Amino acid sequence: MVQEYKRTLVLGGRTSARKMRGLWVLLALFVAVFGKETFEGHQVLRITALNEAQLDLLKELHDKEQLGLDFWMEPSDVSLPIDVRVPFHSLQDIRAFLMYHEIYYDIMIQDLQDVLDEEQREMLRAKSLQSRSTDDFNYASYHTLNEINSFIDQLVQENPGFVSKIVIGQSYEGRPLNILKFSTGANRPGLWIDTGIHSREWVTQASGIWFSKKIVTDYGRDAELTDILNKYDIFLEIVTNPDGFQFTHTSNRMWRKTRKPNPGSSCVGVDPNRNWDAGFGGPGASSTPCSETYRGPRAHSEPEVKAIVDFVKSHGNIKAFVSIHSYSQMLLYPYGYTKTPCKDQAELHELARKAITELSSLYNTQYRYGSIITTIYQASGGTVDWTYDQGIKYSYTFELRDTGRYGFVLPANQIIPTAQETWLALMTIMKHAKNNPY
Ligand code: INF
Ligand code: ZN
Repeated sequence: MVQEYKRTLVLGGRTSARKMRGLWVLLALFVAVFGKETFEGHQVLRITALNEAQLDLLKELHDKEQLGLDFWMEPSDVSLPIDVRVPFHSLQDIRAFLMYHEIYYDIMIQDLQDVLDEEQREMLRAKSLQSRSTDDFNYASYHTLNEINSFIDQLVQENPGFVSKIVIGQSYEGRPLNILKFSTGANRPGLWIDTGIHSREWVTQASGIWFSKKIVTDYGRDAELTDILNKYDIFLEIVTNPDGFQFTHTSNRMWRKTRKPNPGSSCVGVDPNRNWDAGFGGPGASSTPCSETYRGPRAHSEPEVKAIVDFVKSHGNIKAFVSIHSYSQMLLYPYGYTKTPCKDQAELHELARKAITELSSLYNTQYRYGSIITTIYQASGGTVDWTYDQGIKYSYTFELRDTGRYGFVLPANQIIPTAQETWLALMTIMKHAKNNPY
């Protein structure tokens, strides 16, 4: 009996050890598939290429996928810094590489996870104040997709006859693509603003929320905005890439692209700022699905992009189109896909100068401005190149704060100042469009 009992115990013991191992494997799998990616020990380096040779070395690094490098600012020109997130497992190699080639770098973020942990703590602190109306919504905090969609519905509810929600389509994963329409009369020309097309650029969606409240607050109080809204509709898409945005909250804070799978590849997503039919597939976009600038299998392949294309075409009378990104503090106009200056280059350049002068009048935030290809780098299939080629003369891309100290993980206490200063530039562009009908 005793023998039997012992055998059971031993076997049992061995079985339970095997069971435990099996459980751990299952748990690890679960975390890997459904868990949130963490970034302990990841550093964001700001690299300065002194010459073309160093730039070429850095471009070669860019293509070594096994290093897991995430370029926040791509290597483009010796005049521009290169910001790159380096996973902990590659840090040693990258540091050695840079030292060996005497390539200068700063450590912008010592440990990315520390910054993300603070961001989460701030969001949880802010959650305590559940907002019942858009008056007590916390504009100085980052919000989840559900909180933003609830805010949108609240703003519509509070402003009947002025604010409405239009669903222009569905994301790949079936989420509504919500546009806010601000209108005081029928059959008006339109002014378009979108934020969050790159999901990790959280200060842009947060600014979009603030813009929407600013519009309803200032209409009837601010003479210039009232004049604009008595002649034009304003369309504002706050979460232009909802699948990517949800993914930044649940799985990978650093996600940029859409979330549509790519046949034949394990890499998901298309860069929605390369997917437009404007120089599509040319230099300045990648043809490989794992790249952060993957253009997609064909122009307008992404539902999030196609929905805007269809909206712009069916509306047929959009007079200004502003697509808002972060970071770098730049105001950019077409083209990105060609060095050929756009026909309205002189007017767009002068208007950009006025707009950033207004912007910097508030907190002295300094912006650079110019065409995409001359100011940042060549990029094909970009949003505003397409809108400009559709005949929308006042087509601009903003790159909001900052210039790299925090990059995409900008502290929430900079949301309102960023939105306030950007609004001054947007008002300059909208006013100019109104006063210079074409
Ligand atoms: N903008 C860069 C991008 O690679 C540069 C850019 C801006 C390209 C405008 C095309 C048009 O898309 C960002 N900013 O990603 O977040
Ligand atoms: Zn972007």
